[in-house]
Amino acid sequence: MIPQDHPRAESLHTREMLVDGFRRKLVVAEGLIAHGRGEAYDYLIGERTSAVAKKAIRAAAAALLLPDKRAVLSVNGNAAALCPKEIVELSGITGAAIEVNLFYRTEEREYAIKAELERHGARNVLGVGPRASAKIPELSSERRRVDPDGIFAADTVFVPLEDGDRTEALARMGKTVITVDLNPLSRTARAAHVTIVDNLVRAMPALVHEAQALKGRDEKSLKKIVSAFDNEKNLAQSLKKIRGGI
Ligand code: PTJ
Repeated sequence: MIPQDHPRAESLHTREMLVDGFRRKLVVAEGLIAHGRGEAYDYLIGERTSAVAKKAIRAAAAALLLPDKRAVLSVNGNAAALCPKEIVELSGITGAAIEVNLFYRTEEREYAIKAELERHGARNVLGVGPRASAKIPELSSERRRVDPDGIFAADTVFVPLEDGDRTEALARMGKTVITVDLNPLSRTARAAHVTIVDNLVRAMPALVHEAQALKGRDEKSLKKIVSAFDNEKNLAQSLKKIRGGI
């Protein structure tokens, strides 16, 4: 049991969610290690959603709401363990489809993650089992297998906690890529069009909130928010914050 008044209660609680996800076969052991790396960066950014991250969250929400673009939320084990409720909520607000896409792919995990998302209200989860019949070109990892009606056909793909290879491959396919990554130096962070440098457990509720706030805006004003966002500049500001400059 984590005492409520423990100074690091929140961080310890997040670890518990991942360990629980590991026991339920949603998360891989490597996902626990990946989280540890994320924690180190989170410590450096002050374990709060920065003003810089808020800008990226706004751009991400606007991009997911664009009416003429097909959006898909890609879900891996860590995301399924940390924020299944918010993924389903974000899908409901933006109309984006939900697709399971795993680096360490096994059918057992795919179905377990699908069931977890359905338990939180998701319907028609893409990318599971034989549905992942299309391939992302020039990508050798298991992440290349995607749903022809989902990521393959999408204009915009949201890929929290991603590996750089797929982000680059998706960008080469002409898709707009949005990610959440606490490491502003990662290949994913640099290759994506919108990188939210924040912990997924804080970024997702904020993204849901922002999408709700922007819903109903006309296309022109959403496009303006997206095109005013400069990912390179935003990442430089996050790095500056880590170095103690803000
Ligand atoms: O479920 P699977 O099989 O698809 O595997 C998922 C993992 C996460 C294991 C896989 O994608 C992986 O190995 O990821 P990487 O390459 O280690 O990248 C994870 C990135 O996410 C790193 O840059 C971390 O700093 C960052 N990260 C980790 N935890 C969080 C995070 N960013 C935001 N919020 C977090 N909670």
